[in-house]
Amino acid sequence: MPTRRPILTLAALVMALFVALAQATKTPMTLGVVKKVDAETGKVTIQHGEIQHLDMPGMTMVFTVNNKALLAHLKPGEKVNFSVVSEAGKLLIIDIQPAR
Ligand SMILES: [Cu+2]
Repeated sequence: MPTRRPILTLAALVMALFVALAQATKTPMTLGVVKKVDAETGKVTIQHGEIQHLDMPGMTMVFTVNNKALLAHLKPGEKVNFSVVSEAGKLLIIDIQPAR
């Protein structure tokens, strides 16, 4: 059925677009170890591995979280997976989860 071909091609294009969008909006998780938590100021020191989407090698540094509640149950020495984004030149953690 030749008439169905354009529809299938369009569907494939739309699917590819959705996949690309999903990948662009999903921030990859970075593995790290919590060194220090400052719940009052919303800052956390993390020894982190390479952060490819920020072109950053592994290091220990201080991050700010976009929501102080993210730090509520974190303890130094804990392994974590976190999502960090660059917002107006500032690095912001938008999610942080215990790693296992
Ligand atoms: Cu760093």
